[in-house]
Amino acid sequence: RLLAADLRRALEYNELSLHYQVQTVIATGEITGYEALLRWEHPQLGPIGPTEFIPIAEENGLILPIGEWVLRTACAEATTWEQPYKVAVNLSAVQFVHADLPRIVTEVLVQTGLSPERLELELTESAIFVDRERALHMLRQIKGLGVSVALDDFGTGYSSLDTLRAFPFDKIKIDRSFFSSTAANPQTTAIIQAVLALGKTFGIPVLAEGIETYDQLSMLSAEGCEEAQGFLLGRPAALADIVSTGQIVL
Ligand code: G
Ligand code: G
Ligand code: NA
Ligand code: MN
Repeated sequence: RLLAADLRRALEYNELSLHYQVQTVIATGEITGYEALLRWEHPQLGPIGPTEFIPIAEENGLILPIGEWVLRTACAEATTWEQPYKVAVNLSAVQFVHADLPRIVTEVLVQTGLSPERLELELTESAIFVDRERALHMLRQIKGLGVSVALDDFGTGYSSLDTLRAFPFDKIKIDRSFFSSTAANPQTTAIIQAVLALGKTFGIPVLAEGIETYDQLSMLSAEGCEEAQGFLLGRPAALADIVSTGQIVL
């Protein structure tokens, strides 16, 4: 397939880059971090989104070098920020089950000089679904490095309440699908309240993704959600264009 061959060359030819999307404390607007989001500028086809090429990279194993490039680039770029915000990096399930991950994370932290508490890794439940014993062992090793780990896209896929009990996640990210305008109804509000209650029970802060309106932010504030991310707070932007004022004022 065209895309698979092109992807192989994308790394070499510097066609990949990272955009960053701000994460804020709802109560204060204070910036806590930025999520790194992978972008591919194909020389002929133009921009190709990660939902299109990550599954291909996972199939052919390229996700390992690409994922390592993402991790190294995100950590290196974060060291150039004026403020010591966290940088959140998405990990594919394929990377997470790879035995080398703790060594790679350690090496990248040493080489870039980023302090471990500034790195947050985002995992979906698909990463821990296959072999939970092994996943727990990996999570403990990663956390032992001083790095935090967020459970991404919560409420979709394999979401199980037992995951929150059994795995020491530092943050729950409520999937953005619950905030898409078509889904705004009493059922989705009930789901959001349920996730926030779970977060409280397990002592894990909750971040709501995909926040596009002030009404959504007010609702989350009223319900006691800690953090938010979404177009309202800031769109994903190139390194040179992200604000570093410390606070998002709406
Ligand atoms: O940025 P965008 O909305 O197009 O991202 C779409 C999906 O791709 C999201 O689920 C996001 O988590 C995923 N994604 C973005 N960047 C990366 C990355 O560097 N690694 C992995 N594994 N997934 C990513
Ligand atoms: O699965 P993950 O949470 O990593 O997905 C992040 C993706 O969500 C990014 O590709 C980003 O472009 C997208 N995104 C971020 N904020 C919003 C938003 O407010 N609305 C929508 N529709 N997409 C968003
Ligand atoms: Na993510
Ligand atoms: Mn997500």
